[in-house]
Amino acid sequence: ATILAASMVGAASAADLTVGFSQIGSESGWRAAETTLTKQQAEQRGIDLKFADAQQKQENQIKALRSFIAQGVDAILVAPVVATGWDEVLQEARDAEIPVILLDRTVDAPEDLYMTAVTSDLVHEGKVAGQWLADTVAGKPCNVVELQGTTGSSPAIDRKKGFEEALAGKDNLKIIRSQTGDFTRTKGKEVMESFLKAEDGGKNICALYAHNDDMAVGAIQAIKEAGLKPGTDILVVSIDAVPDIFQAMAAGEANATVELTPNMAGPAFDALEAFRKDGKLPPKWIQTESKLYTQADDPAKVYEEKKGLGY
Ligand code: GYE
Repeated sequence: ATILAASMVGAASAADLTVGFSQIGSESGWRAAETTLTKQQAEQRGIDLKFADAQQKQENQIKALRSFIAQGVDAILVAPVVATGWDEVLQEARDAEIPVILLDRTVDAPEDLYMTAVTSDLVHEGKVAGQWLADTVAGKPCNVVELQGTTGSSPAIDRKKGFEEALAGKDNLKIIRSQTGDFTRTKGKEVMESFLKAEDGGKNICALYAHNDDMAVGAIQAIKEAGLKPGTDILVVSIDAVPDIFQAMAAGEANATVELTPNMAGPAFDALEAFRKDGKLPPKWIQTESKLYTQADDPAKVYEEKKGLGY
């Protein structure tokens, strides 16, 4: 990092900062907002952003990182679709003295292979969701179905872990089915349809925990098509706090969501610019806030507020 500092410190203003951004894709409304805000932030800061959409494939992300390295960009942002398989390409970036910043997901790689990770506390988000459900059912028996995020991604692993930690020791709460919906509305709907069919048309299901709002919105459609009332027959708790979940909440069809800011690029660019100016290294983790929203938080108003913010 010291060598990096020497080569980067004293360079001209951010105007000549070129940053490569390997984005996962646009699997959810939240992801699309992160892309919009990253492009806006780069524009505002005079950063030349090279954008690559990986269509959810890790090999496309690795190709993009190698292309950024070949181009000699000043820094790389990457939202890693899965947690493993990054060591080699991150080492190549390090050898090329190009700092890498992780956005919204982490990797299982030595932390000296990236400058910092700008993410929420993904385990905490799952815990907040689980605690809300436990408090809401207050000791009554409750069979839960879970829609997991992308298999092998750090949010899917950590949000599952946190939710289970919150349910530990509460015998009335039981996760009876758990499957990936890949963070998308379509898959979320499909998998929820299979859960409903497998559980006596849904009579046996008390609550849905979805690792993101988009899968919850898809599942809500499936619950309604099965003739049940989402939000009352089946409680719905998820994560992201995108505008559409507040629309569902205002209609009484969803109950709670944990907010994830789509503005990960702001802190990332701040860290980069501080590093370029005087070689100041950021902490290895720049944590973003997580806030619980429920139907008590005037969802119709929150929907109006959120609609413009990049979604
Ligand atoms: O919750 C989801 C997106 O990586 C934490 O990815 C992020 C997740 C987010 O698909 O909407």
